[in-house]
Amino acid sequence: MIEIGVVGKPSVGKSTFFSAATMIDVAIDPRPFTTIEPNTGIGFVRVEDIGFELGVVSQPRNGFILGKYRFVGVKMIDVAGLVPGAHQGRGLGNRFLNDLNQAEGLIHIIDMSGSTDEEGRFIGIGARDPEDDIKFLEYELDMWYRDILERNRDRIQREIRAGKEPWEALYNVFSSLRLNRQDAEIAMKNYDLNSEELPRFLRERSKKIVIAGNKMDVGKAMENYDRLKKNYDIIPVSAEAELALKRASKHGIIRYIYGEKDFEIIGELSDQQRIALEKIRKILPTGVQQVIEHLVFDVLNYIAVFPAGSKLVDKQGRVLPDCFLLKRGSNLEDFASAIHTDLAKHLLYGIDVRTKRRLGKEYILQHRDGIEIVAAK
Ligand SMILES: Nc1nc2c(ncn2[C@@H]2O[C@H](COP(=O)(O)OP(=O)(O)OP(=O)(O)O)[C@@H](O)[C@H]2O)c(=O)[nH]1
Ligand SMILES: [Mg+2]
Repeated sequence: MIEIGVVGKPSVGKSTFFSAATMIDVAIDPRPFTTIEPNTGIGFVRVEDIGFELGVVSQPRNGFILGKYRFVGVKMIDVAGLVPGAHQGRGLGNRFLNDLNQAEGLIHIIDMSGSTDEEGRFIGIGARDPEDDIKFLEYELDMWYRDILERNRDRIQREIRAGKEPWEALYNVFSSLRLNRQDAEIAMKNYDLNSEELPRFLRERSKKIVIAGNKMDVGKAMENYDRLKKNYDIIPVSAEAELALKRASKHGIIRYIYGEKDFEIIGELSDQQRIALEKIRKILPTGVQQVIEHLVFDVLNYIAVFPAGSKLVDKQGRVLPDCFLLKRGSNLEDFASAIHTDLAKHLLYGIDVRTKRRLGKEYILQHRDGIEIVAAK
C-alpha cells in the first residue's frame, strides 16, 4: 500500500488532518508537541467507480463506496512536530522521521493563518509569515538525509572499492527511504558523495511534497494563500471543518460525500450546530481529499485500475471487489503481478470490460480501466 507521511511544525493541525482523513480519534490540542508517538491509519483517495457505468453495484473488499466514488485506501502516518534545529536535537529532534522511511510522499501542513510561531506557540492571528514554515521544514528534511548519508558514507565507499557500481552502493542505503534505481543513477552521475547538494537531491526524489495550507477558516489565511499560491504548490485546507463534517455525518446529522463542495442537513440539530455547519458550508471543499488526491494522482503519478473477473465477480461472487493503484505507465503484465506473481507468470492476455477488446501484455494501463485477466491454467 502507498504510504504518506503528515509533517510540519507543532500545532499546525497534522493530527486533525490525519483524524479527518482516517476517521481515527487521536489527541488534538493547541499545546505544541501533543503528538509524540506516531499515529498510523488508512486514508483514502476517490476514484469514480466503474460499477455504475457497467450496470452493477460494486462490493469493495477494502475501502467503501460513497456517492459515485470508490474510496481506495492509502496508509497515512502522523508524526511529532518538527522545529528549526531539529537535526541538532531541538524540540523532539528528527529521529522520529525514521518512521517515515517508507513514505513515498509527504503532506506538509502549514498554518495558513500565521498565528503560531516556529515552535507552534500561539502568537496572534497573522503574526507569522507561513512561507517561513515551508522553508525551514524542507531544510530540516534535507538535514535528516544528510545525517543518514554521513552515517553510511564509509559503507558506500567500501562497497564501491569492492567493485559495486556507485549508484548501486548508494541505492543499497537509500532504497529503504524509497529512492528508486533510476534516481540513484542520476544522483551518482551528477554529484560527488561529499557534495552538499546531494542530500537535498535524494530527499526531493524520494519524498515528494504537497503543501496543505491549513486553518483556512481563520482570518488572514485567505490573504496569505493568495500571496503564496503564486510560488508554491499549495492546496487550501480546513482540517477542522472536515473533521466536524465527518463527525456530523457519522451521527446522522448531515449527508456528506467526503470531498464534495456541499452537504445536506438531514438530522435534528441545535441553533449553535446549525450556525457552525453554515459557516463550514462557505469554505467547502475542505481540501483534505484534494490534498491526498493531488499527491497520489498528480505528484506521485498513480492511476487506479479495476480487476474484473468474468461477469465482473470474483470466485466468492463479490462484484468488482478490488481497485489497484499502480504507477502511470504500468502495463498489463505489471497489473497481473500486482494481483499475484503467479498470475503474471501464466498471463495470456487481458479483456477490456467496456469494449470487450483483447489487450496484449504490453498494453499500457489507463486510469479507471476495468480489465479481466486471462491466464493459462
Ligand atoms: N481554526 C482551525 N484550527 C485548526 C484546524 N486544524 C487544526 N486546528 C487546531 O490546531 C490545534 C493543533 O491541532 P493538532 O492537530 O493537535 O496539531 P499538530 O500539528 O498535530 O500538533 P503537534 O502534535 O503538537 O505537533 C488544535 O487546537 C486544533 O483544533 C483548522 O483547520 N482550523
Ligand atoms: Mg499532532
